[in-house]
Amino acid sequence: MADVVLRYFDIPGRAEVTRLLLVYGDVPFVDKRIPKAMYPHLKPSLDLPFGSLPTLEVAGETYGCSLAIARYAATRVGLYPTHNPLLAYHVDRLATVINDVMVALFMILYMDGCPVLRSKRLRRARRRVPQLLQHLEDEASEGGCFFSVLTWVDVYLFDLIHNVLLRYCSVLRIPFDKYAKLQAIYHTVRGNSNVAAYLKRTDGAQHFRPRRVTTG
Ligand SMILES: N[C@@H](CCC(=O)N[C@@H](CS)C(=O)NCC(=O)O)C(=O)O
Repeated sequence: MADVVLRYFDIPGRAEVTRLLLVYGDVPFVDKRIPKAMYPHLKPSLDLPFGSLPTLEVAGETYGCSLAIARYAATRVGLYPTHNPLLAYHVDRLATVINDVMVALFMILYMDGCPVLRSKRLRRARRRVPQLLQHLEDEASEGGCFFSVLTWVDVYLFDLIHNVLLRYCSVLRIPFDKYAKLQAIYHTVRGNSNVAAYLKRTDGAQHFRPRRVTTG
């Protein structure tokens, strides 16, 4: 039986990088997806160390904070360079850039609220995100990953492209075709047979379809 349980909403969001890492490494886990409508009722009964999702339960203990959870999963599947502190720093540095982009886009895609504010955020994202992508492109190696070996930041980039930039391209309109090295990383991760099989299972599922987002 799986000793790992990942709890999150039934969307990619902040949990998908951990799902992908566990899938990549063939780690059996229970992918517990909580319907958003049921969350307020279930919340009091959930073990939420920081009051929010995602959480990862490992051998009966529950842990919070999405990036720390992802790094744990990456370590477990050999995609975090624990033996090389400087490489680990660079991996985390780029992961922080990707996370900043993710969070800025989540604020547009997933947060309800004032349409004027959303439009303002969208305009800023259309200006700022291409600059950050260019920065990532400049740092990526030619070999289909950021560094000389595949690390979790490659999987995180895949998540950003697949589940945010491409899925919501009609809303975000952040062009992606000019970043050849980032596209190569996308295809490296997508080409992993475990990841490919997982995408085949999940991509058509209801929870992975883009929600309607109205913007000015
Ligand atoms: N810094 C936290 C943020 C977690 C967070 O904001 N989670 C949201 C979903 S993406 C949540 O659980 N919202 C419901 C709540 O706070 O009760 C992390 O990265 O894990």
